[in-house]
Amino acid sequence: MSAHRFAWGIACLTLVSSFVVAAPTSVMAQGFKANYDEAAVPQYTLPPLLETVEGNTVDAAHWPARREVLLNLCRDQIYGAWDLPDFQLNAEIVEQGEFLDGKAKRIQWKVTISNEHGSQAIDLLVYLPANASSDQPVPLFLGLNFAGNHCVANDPAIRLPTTWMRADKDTVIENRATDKGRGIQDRRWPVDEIVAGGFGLATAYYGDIAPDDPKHYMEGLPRLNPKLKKNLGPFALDDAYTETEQPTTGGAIAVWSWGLSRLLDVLQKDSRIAANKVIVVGHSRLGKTALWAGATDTRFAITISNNSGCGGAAISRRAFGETVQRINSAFPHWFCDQYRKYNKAEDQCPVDQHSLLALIAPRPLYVTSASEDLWADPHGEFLASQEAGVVYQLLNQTALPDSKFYGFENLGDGKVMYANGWGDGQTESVPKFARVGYHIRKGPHDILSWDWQRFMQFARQQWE
Ligand code: GTR
Repeated sequence: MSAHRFAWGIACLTLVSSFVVAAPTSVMAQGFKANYDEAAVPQYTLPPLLETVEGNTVDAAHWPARREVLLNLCRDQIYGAWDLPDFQLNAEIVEQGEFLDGKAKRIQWKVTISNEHGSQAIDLLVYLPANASSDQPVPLFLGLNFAGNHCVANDPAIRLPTTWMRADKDTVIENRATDKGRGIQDRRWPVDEIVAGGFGLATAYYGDIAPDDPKHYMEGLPRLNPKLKKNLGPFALDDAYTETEQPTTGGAIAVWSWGLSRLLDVLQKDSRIAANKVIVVGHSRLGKTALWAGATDTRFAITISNNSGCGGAAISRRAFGETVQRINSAFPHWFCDQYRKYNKAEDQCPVDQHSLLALIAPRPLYVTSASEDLWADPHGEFLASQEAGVVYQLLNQTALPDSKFYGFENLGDGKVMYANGWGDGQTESVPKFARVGYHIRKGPHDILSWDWQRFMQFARQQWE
């Protein structure tokens, strides 16, 4: 981890300066046609997890060295490296109060990361069960949100973000959040159920770390390390990769996950939170981010990826739904430049997404899919979770069974498939989870109360 100083204090609310911004970039990915036919998935061989390039099979004693090799490959070929060599982290509580008729405590932090190039403020919203105390510290979910902390709950005390936000005719004016956005994503954040379950929840707006737009990306944390150069496109679908100045510099996913680690620095200092029970969770692009955070920062006790798809939990070589080429052209700021080498050439990449999942081992990992979310390739997410199992087994942990994917055909109304301990695979009863968990929920790309209930059950079982 980078050397940094940590300062604490309780202070008054300070406003972050804002920028005047232009309209978001257009997507350069027209002409792409996704494959949704399982029969058209190419034949592929996954890069082995436990076999070195010299042909040696890795045993448990040599896993740490092998892990380092895979971590470096995932970093240099996919996400890129991102760090600040010297910075100051300042965390102040700017507001606290009660929520849910006193069932939850609300704590709002202003986390500021600064160095000689400037400073970046991140609003961190925390809800804790009312009885959380240093005698009874609670496990906590940490996840970034898409639309601002104020969207997470109908709680008028939540501070509005002041950073760039994607246009939304009803809730965002001139790329800035408004009160109209309050609570609009509360279906994704069942705060009442989470605190009733004995867990805390911490969240921050991902745009406070770096705006999710190539034109505005440099307004966030990346500007604090101007030496790091990322090619921000635009790229047309068929643009060939040519060597760039810094092919392994991290993109937004690396920056967001670095931000998650800084938020963890802050949360671990609050004695009401169990420092060794912080779960990193994320949906979709933020599920990719949660996985990279869980891989790079072993302080995260459990990693949960919800509908993370391409560049997340799904096997890229399957090229089912979203592909490496499509994601690199639509979101040129997300990955390192080198990742574009694998546009339509996934089989050339020395790792695939099962390698990423294996980096979480032996810590618990939970991967989830949704039946209508074909763009994210549920079958590919399941297969990668299953493949990562060889590393869990090597480390004496339980893995997903070697079973077929029943994801689509067995889903009935309100029914779900778990991939382990599932009996007939169709009941609502929760199985005994392995160290790797998986479920596919019936329905669209989303993260819902149903998913959160399983996350809590999974976590409880890991800590029984
Ligand atoms: C899509 C993108 C996916 C996924 C999703 C999301 O447009 O293609 O990789 O990240 O956005 O984050 O909702």
